[in-house]
Amino acid sequence: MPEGFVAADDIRAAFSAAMSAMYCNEVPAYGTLMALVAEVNLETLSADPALQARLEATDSLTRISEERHGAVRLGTAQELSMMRRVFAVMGMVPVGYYDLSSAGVPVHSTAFRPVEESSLKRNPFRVFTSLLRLDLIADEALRREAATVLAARKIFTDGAIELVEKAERSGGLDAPDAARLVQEVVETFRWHDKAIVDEALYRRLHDAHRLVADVVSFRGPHINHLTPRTLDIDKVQERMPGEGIVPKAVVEGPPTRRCPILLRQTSFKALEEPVSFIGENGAWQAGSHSARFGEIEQRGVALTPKGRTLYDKLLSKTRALVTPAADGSNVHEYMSTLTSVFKAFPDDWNEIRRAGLGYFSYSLTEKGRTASRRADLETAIEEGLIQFDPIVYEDFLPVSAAGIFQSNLGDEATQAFVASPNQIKFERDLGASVLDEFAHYAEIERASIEACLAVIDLTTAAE
Ligand code: OOG
Ligand code: NI
Repeated sequence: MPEGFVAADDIRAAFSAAMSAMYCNEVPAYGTLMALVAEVNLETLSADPALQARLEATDSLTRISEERHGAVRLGTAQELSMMRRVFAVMGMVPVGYYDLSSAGVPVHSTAFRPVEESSLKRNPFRVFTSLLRLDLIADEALRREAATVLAARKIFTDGAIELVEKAERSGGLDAPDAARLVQEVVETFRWHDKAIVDEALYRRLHDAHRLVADVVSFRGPHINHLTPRTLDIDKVQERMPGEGIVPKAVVEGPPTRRCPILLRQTSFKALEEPVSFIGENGAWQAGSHSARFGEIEQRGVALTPKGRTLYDKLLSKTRALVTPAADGSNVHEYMSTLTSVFKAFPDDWNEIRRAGLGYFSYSLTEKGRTASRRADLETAIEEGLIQFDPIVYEDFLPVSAAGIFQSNLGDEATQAFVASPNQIKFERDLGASVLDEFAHYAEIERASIEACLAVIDLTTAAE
């Protein structure tokens, strides 16, 4: 990068902090949740010195308290492709494709996130970004009206667009421009309590799907939640009511385990917030809308395709036995079924690794650095020359995401859409292809093994 430019990682860190400050201000329960998460993380670390030591050794302790993701829902292909360009300036690229149609939500999504290890350590901020699929809405007239409303709105400020173009032209931004970009982009995610539709249209959009009303009725894609990362999600879930926050009944994802896998998430219900709709003769008409909520997550090891297939199989098996009710009435039955079904998933790091279920990062131990004989990977591990750490799953899970969407769309009967993943169309709208998350984790693992073996081989050669 040319001299005088701010690193993309630093722009992202500033953006993440600015978003957090804005959301804290707009949704005070988020601040309460952050404080609770920080408290539980501290307790967990002091009760588990081994975990603290590994996090320190892998240089990831400091990122924990910084860590969060957010989510937005966009309306058009133009908005999505501009969003890609904005996030690119912050070192965030689209990773993964998530089809939510099969789960009754008319969107498909990707996650914009940093991918380099050093970038993740600096600041791992991610944004789960969905694009509304009007093609899944049956009412053609309504579809056209919604498209007209969306085509007329401008979700980015002129300043943001200029600065993104400038960054693309010159390969970066200097400090004053970078600071200005952060301010301009935060504007896109701000809450607007004045709708851009009248109440009658809002109702019709809402009847088609609550999510359609949320995307189409406002000037911009308000950030709908920010999610700090906790080291003990069960404890935070348990303490939420004591802080005046009511969590959703079921923690999404795998059950509580000794070795956390993938991602566990829970949220608190979206707030019913006052908004006003376009009324007659320039007047505003009072109403309300709910969209914004809070969420927490606990991240575990990234799974290989084999591990992910096993995870998906066990989750489907659980859900075939007990479908979690939206009102939480069968939460104990669901959780105990989940726990017993998941007994089939090994719960020991070395077993997970040897079975090829998870991705790990390998490094030389002190002994390994000074070893003077050649050894293959497994022997080197057994002899304590090489150690391994789970690679953290940085992505999302479609079934969990659907559960999060659903719990915030109200408890009415969920709608069924024909499952219709369309990654090709999504990538065309995005203007780029999404990164394959599995290939990415596999490459991190491969590079770490290669680096270890190179040193062990060198030691051999030097003998
Ligand atoms: C996004 C829901 C998905 C997650 O953590 O899985 C999500 C939304 O409600 O817009 O954020
Ligand atoms: Ni989320």
